[in-house]
Amino acid sequence: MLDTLTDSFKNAIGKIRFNDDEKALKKALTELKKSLLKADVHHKVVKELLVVVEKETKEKGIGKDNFLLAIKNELTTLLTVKGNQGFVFASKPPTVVLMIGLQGSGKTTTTGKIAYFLKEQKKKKVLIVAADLQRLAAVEQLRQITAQIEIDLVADEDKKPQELVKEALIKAEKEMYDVVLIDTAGRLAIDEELMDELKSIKDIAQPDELFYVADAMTGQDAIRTATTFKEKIGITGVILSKFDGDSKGGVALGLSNQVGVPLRFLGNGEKMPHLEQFIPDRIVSRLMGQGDLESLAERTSAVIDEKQAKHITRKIKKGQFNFNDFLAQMEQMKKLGSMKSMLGMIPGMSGMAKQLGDFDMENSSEVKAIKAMISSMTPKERENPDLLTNSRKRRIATGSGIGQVRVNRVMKQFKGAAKMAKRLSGKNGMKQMKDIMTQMNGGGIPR
Ligand SMILES: Nc1nc2c(ncn2[C@@H]2O[C@H](COP(=O)(O)OP(=O)(O)OP(=O)(O)O)[C@@H](O)[C@H]2O)c(=O)[nH]1
Ligand SMILES: [Mg+2]
Repeated sequence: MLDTLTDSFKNAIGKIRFNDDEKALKKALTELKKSLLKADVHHKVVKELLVVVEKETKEKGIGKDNFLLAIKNELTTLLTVKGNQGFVFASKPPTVVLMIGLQGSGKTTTTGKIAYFLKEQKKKKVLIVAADLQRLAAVEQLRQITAQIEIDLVADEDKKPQELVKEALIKAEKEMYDVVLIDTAGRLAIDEELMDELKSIKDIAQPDELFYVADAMTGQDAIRTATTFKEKIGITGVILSKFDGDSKGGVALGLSNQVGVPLRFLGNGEKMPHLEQFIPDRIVSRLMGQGDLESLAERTSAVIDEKQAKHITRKIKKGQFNFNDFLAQMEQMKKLGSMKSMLGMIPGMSGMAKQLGDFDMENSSEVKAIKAMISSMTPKERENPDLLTNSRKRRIATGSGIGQVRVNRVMKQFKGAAKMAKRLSGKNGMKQMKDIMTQMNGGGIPR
């Protein structure tokens, strides 16, 4: 998790109170060393980082700002290695990507996530190829994923992966797909058979990118296996999946540098929107507790339909926000990914993101209750919340099975939210919003 690392940096920087205090700098460096090692950053990486940070801070003059700047510079250098950042399209479409990795590392899920990311955020036409025909279940898994995110799939249990890839590439060319993602079979360990199969698929596919998917929970092992795949097959990027789990996060800091191939994405959940691009400048900004407004803006602008947003704002201003708008908003929120990762991108909000834990909007009992309630309403009631008299509320409480008390509570919340939204969209709305943000920002690292 990035939050743990963000905390480490914050604590270390907090140790420096006065300028030119060498003792304080030593303390800060020791603190940083301890917490980075605890987060599973490789000891060599930690050592190098600290040497440079100490030197740079002393040169510029010991102080909070210079220490922060030195860490920022050195982290950026550490994370930036030769190669592409994020997702890069080939000059001539389709961009062909081969997904490889050990068994259960998250290849299939990540393939779906990348397709979803390209479709929703980059508005691209994507084709997935099931080149994992080892197990019938594997093809079925891809069928389910691609149906859910509405992405085209090439699969045929009776054909060899190589044959299928050939066919898919012809189809992609003919039907003008922007990207072809090839999901391959995993093995328990790196063996010759796997390598040979992957090599022959690679020869046929001539991929623009080879993404190695590694399970973040395996820590330093992820780096060792990625290095082996780099040497044997050649990879152009690494994706760390299951970054949401107990992984301490440190492996993400050293990986690019240790493997010599850039880390491109982080997988932070089982669902399709749970994928984040790993772009060094932006990640460093987040690690320093300064948020990543660029990624946030990219994500929201791609998902939020501007026309609809304006329409809703108008309704809010007029006090006409209703349950249908509420449902539409929830659908959009779902596409944005986890609330936690969104909050982590807002400056000073990473602390709040942590408090939120793994709040899952879709599955929270509160949200489920609201949805059940709305589905028990008549179309007229959905349009006009004021229609909800006590007898109607009683009917809805029985119909949705959530009980009168809860219906009343949700109604109160809904009215409160609509009122708040109206206030914020008014003349002084931006100022009020800023005041709220400033209050929340109290705990951030000074810039
Ligand atoms: N929490 C969490 N779980 C994940 C993530 N990515 C994948 N998983 C889970 O990990 C398990 C294995 O994922 P798959 O995508 O099937 O892995 P695979 O590499 O395709 O596995 P094989 O095809 O058997 O080699 C599944 O239960 C996924 O839901 C992630 O980012 N976070
Ligand atoms: Mg798979």
